Amino acid sequence: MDPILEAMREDVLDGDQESVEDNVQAALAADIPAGTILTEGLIAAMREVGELFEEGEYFVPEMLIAARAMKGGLQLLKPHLVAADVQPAGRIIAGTVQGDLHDIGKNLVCMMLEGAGFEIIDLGTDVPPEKFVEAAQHEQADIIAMSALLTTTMPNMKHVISALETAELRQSVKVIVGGAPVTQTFAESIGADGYAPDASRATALAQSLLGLA
Ligand code: B1M
Repeated sequence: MDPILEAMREDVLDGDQESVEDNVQAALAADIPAGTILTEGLIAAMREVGELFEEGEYFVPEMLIAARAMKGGLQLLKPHLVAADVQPAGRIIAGTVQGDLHDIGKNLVCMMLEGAGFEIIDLGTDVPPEKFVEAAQHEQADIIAMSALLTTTMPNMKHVISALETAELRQSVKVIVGGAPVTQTFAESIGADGYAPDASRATALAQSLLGLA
């Protein structure tokens, strides 16, 4: 691997945002294509962060810091990716469901998905079903990703799925769900396409639903 990309990978694993940004600049100056910097530098490093998290080597704080460092590099890279017409892996609408203000886990999921090359439209917290539907209509998303942290707001995930069915959009968009009280059984009971227990596996799930993994 190119030594600049190798250094970038280590920077992401260390969560050193400043150094990630320096190495993105250095890679661009060395004429490494933006798409290569993205896939072989930033995305490869975030995949490794996800694996370390699943193995219990990294915990939420390390993952957040790594994701922030990656995001810094991605911001610098974005104009070059647009210029090179590098297509995102897919478009995902994300949000915490109505009545629920918890967003730390949802933000982490968004960061990991972004790190895997997805374009994220983050609707924030306390998102009513009609806002998910409106976004699905206008953004032509591949996936809707919903988070819930309260047992009282989990049923609102089902309301979003019902609203998508009513709007005749359910066939054109995959729905994934997660959050501390959410389970595989619950996900199946509301007709979601998938459930993931953490941000790393949410990324793998999104990739597999779109046939990318
Ligand atoms: Co709240 N809260 N909270 N809270 N809060 C919990 C969830 C609670 C379990 C605490 C407790 O009582 N032990 C409890 C819920 C109980 C229940 O429903 N059975 C609770 C309660 C009751 C409340 C209030 C009602 C308290 C009150 O006001 N009386 C209130 C509700 C406000 C509202 O939402 N309407 C409330 C408020 C808050 C704060 C605002 C103070 C704050 C939120 C700040 C914020 O998010 N900006 C807060 C916090 C911080 C928590 C705890 C302590 C931590 C949540 C968190 O961020 N975890 C939480 C206790 C706990 O979970 N142990 C608690 C870290 C985060 C990285 O994990 O969000 O689980 P998590 O995300 C994980 C996975 O779940 C998964 O990936 C993430 C990373 O691996 N994941 C997905 C998440 N979304 C996913 C989506 C996917 C896939 C995976 O696909 C789309």
